[in-house]
Amino acid sequence: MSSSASASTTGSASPRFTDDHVRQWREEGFVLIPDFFSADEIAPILADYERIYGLPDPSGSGRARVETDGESIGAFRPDQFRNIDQFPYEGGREMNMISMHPQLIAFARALLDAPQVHMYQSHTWAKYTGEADYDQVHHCDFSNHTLTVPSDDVTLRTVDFIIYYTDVTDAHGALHYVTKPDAGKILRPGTVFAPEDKQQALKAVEKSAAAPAGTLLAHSIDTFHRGTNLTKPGGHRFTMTVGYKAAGNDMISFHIWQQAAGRNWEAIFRHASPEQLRVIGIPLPGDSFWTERTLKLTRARWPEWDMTPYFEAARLTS
Ligand SMILES: O=C(O)CCC(=O)C(=O)O
Ligand SMILES: [Fe+2]
Repeated sequence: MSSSASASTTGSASPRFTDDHVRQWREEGFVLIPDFFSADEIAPILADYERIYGLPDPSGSGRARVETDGESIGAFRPDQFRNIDQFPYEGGREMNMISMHPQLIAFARALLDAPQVHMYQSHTWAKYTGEADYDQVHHCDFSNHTLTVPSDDVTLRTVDFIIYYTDVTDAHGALHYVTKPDAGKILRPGTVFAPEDKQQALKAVEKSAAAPAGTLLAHSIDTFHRGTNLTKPGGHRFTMTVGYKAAGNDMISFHIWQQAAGRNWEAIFRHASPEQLRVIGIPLPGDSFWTERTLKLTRARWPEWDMTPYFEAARLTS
């Protein structure tokens, strides 16, 4: 992938990622890009998170309290997964459109080396100091994304993005990760299982994904990482998890957009380009799916969607 090739998928904007980011993701399994999103892009989304999830009392009181020692080996606990909602969101245009941002789509294509990609996951996550013990064991995120295991072929894996809306320091529960080469020295290269007796060794070489608001973290379903605790009194961490796979990879799934038909699709149809809608399975203008019948029925179903390019490509004006 050359930068000039990626430019053609981001419109006139220059790419926010480089060949080196792609190489790092492929070799190490993780890449962090601070300032992938600008302060102006983040601000309205942060305001939506604050409205939807609320800001903590600075004293830390008012949220459920858990005591954590920071020493024991972590675990998955149901209360870690509160304050999660899925796309499309009850927020504004920016909150809804960011997970289909042209730069994110272009980056997913480059990482997966796939001409077309599909967004199969997008959810918010608001964490608060004391609301849960967020400390987890090292794991790979494949077990609820596929019924098999991560592929040998990079194109058949996934890109799991995390977008930071607040500054995420270690005191704000930064994700910790182990690079592929480091994990390969402790476990067998390529394995996605981390037994309990290897957890301390993984922890000893883990790196922190602490970074400021606007950062994009990219990892995958075959990369070892874990959630950590928020320790800052009255602290909070607002992030969004967005998953892409190669279009047509039926092994991978998470959210089923079709099951969420009653959600805020208006926000998407009002603002998304055909290229953006394609990543959630809507055929491009000119596709043979679009006949006079399907065009007119779809317009009747989503009257807020301006389908002009689709009608024009089918040489229909109304
Ligand atoms: O939110 C994080 O920092 C990581 C959480 C995580 O890895 C998980 O729940 O699978
Ligand atoms: Fe995870």
